Amino acid sequence: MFRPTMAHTNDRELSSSHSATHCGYVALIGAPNAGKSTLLNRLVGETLSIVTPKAQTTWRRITGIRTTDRHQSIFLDTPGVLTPRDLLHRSFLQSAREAAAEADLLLLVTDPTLPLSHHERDRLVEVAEEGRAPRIGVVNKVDIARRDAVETEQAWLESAVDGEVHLVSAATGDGIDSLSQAIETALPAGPFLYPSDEIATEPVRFFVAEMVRQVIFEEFREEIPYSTFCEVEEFREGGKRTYVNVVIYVERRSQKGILVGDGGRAIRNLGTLARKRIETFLEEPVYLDLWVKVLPGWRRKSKELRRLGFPIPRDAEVRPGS
Ligand SMILES: Nc1nc2c(ncn2[C@@H]2O[C@H](COP(=O)(O)OP(=O)(O)OP(=O)(O)O)[C@@H](O)[C@H]2O)c(=O)[nH]1
Ligand SMILES: [Mg+2]
Repeated sequence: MFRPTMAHTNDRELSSSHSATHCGYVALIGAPNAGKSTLLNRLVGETLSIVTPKAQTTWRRITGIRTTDRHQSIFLDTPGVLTPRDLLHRSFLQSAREAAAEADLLLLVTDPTLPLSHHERDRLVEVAEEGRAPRIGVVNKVDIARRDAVETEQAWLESAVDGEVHLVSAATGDGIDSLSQAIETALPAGPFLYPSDEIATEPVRFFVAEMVRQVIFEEFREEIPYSTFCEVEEFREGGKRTYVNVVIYVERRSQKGILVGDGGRAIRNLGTLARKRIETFLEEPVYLDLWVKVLPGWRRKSKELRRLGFPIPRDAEVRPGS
């Protein structure tokens, strides 16, 4: 992971942007596990969005910016489009919808090793249709997919996007240069919206919490990764070590027991793995303090989700007891 700069948008730099520049929002839309986050990281050239082998890793929109001489692509990674089963899932869909609606260009990303059902494809197109942006199809994972599966996916995407389809491997980088060029060509004319050296918009705290969540995805099984959310409660630099307090929310007491483990063994292991990652990211020694708190049924409660920063669809307003 890279360390984001704390710099804010610099008006002088922006106003000096050449009139022949192109700039726009590029939303990455696809089913869970299609490789959207891997692709965003590849396109930007830095690890900004966490990637795990498990589906439903990305939970909210993440921005990554790539600026070349005259082009600025502002990529929006989004949660995978799925059939929602609870309010958090509906928030995932809301994030994808909002990104699609705001985007100047959509990348519809698919995984030929996991073909979608008709219903899932329809849902994807429905989200893509939130906006009127032109679309580019991306068949990902060509390094491991069978050729006939790639061709089937390509044929479907050609009709779904009514435009170009690129075959890529976000993992190896195959096809990425040509995709980047196609994206630049499709960007609308306009001034840069971010300074040219800025690649992320989320604060340091966000990346730190995501690193802890990534380790939970890697180390725990079944429902634990999906019942857990991480938030940085305190971040204090200046001492011998940077002090970071991360609260891990779970839905039930039994899940807290699993995260803590026998004699605290599981949480110590989690803490060590996460601390090393955070230290590499911050490039300084860290004291990582992990707290597990039970927030009963938080995935289903609009009040809790809102407080944790998740967008909630308008038709799911706070109801008594929610
Ligand atoms: N072989 C191969 N694996 C890939 C490629 N792109 C992504 N993966 C793997 O696919 C898995 C899912 O990748 P992610 O980037 O997390 O997928 P995502 O679409 O962001 O998933 P969600 O956040 O759950 O929606 C990870 O194990 C990646 O390493 C690729 O081009 N080739
Ligand atoms: Mg993702």
